[in-house]
Amino acid sequence: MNNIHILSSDITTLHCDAIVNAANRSLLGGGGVDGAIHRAAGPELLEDCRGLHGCRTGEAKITKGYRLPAKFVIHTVGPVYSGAPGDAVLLADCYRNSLDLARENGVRTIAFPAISTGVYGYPVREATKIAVDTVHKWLADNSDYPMDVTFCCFDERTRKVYEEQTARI
Ligand code: AR6
Repeated sequence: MNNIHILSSDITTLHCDAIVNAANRSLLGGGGVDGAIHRAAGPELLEDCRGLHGCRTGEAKITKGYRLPAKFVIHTVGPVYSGAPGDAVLLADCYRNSLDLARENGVRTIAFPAISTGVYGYPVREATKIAVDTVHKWLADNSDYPMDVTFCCFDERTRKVYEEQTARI
């Protein structure tokens, strides 16, 4: 699909309308991509996040991007992988709710990291299939709204899995 792109990059460098943060329920920062986004955005992001009073797993909240090139950060909380069927539902919720929130805020270009596949332990292939299928369905359901989605991979192995999974659709 020509409005889905795959990149190997540090998501904090991307000039999109919004980048998505794989946060935790506190929304008060952490390691991985969350830590990188907070470092690059500066302390104003943490101040803004304090006012959001956390976020449930699968849901999404929005802030400004502050010192990032991106205008907005959409914070979503992926599931900690347990192997239960509910994991897939919650991970799909992250992508769908992030895209809904993006649309509500007029976002036309958005970049996602590989949510839950780091510290939260979701197997990359399973998580990628959910990411690609959910985004594909959202774009089809929202075909009246031009949205450009980038999957931003931090390593080559993840990028290859995204290439394989998007080749299916
Ligand atoms: N740009 C793009 N992708 C990145 C970057 C970056 N700068 N840094 C890491 N990744 P993780 P999770 C990739 O662990 O599994 C935090 O502490 C990384 O290689 O960041 O959802 C939060 O506060 C992996 O492919 O997120 C939570 O407590 C992907 O981003 C917890 O980790 C996700 O890895 C969330 O865990």
